[in-house]
Amino acid sequence: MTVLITGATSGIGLACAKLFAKNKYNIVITGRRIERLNSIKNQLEKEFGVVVTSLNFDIQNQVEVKNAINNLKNNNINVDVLINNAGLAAGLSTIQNGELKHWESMIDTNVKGLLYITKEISNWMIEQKTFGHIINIGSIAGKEVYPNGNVYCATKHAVDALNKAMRIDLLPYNIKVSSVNPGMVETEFSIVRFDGDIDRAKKVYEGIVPLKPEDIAETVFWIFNRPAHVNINDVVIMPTAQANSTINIRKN
Ligand code: NDP
Ligand code: 8X3
Repeated sequence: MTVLITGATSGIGLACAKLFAKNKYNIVITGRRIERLNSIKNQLEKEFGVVVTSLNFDIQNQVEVKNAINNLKNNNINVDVLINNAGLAAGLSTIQNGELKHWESMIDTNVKGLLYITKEISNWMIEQKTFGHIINIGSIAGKEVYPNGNVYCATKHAVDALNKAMRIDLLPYNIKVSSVNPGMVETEFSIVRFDGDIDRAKKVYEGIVPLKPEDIAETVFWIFNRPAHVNINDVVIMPTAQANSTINIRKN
């Protein structure tokens, strides 16, 4: 069985790649940072003896997505499980002060990119007429909205809607569709959100024990590992110290 994880060069995607490889699944890892892809591929193949295929493309670019998946098909690498993880938040501003380039990168990655790859892989799964599982990484931001989160929250609400819609459309083809919606996870997420401002990113997690990427990977793996007749539709997972997007307890 082969598991394709989008956005496996850091954070949640990387933790998923490691956990599936550790459990002896062949994996396909994707991302834009080719040096990281190469070093992760070498490390995981050496450590776990599985086949790791790396695909270097920008998920915002539909032609690049299509070519990358055609490349897999030409090499007879069938994808059984798709983990739709690649995504980002860019900026944290009111709607009136938001930056267009931030909005576009979030919409193009979190919504359009997810759609591009899902279309390719779901059609391929249907052609294979066997098993398929798509696991979407949403967010607590897809369940509620918070001040200044506007467009990021909108993209994750879209993922929540698509998760439900895909489940209906793919039902006749024995393709499971699930989602994991985390609260705060300490990854490169906040560094990206704040355009590389590491000090500002660190403050997000100050005084709180956030989730680790491995917590999400374990949840994804558990969802994947349920018996054939069981599908986990939707999981919301939060740090114990975070009740919702805006209410949490911090220690000084
Ligand atoms: P990271 O920034 O650590 O990882 C994001 C991954 O997505 C990277 O591997 C990055 O690879 C990839 N990615 C981003 N943009 C693109 C693109 N245009 N094309 C291809 N790959 C891309 O963040 P997280 O691990 O935290 O985020 C993973 C997912 O989890 C996202 O969908 C995020 O919204 C979601 N999430 C995160 C939470 C958090 O608190 N951290 C909470 C809830 C959900 P590269 O840069 O190499 O292209
Ligand atoms: C990431 C969680 O609360 O920063 O999706 O939006 S949050």
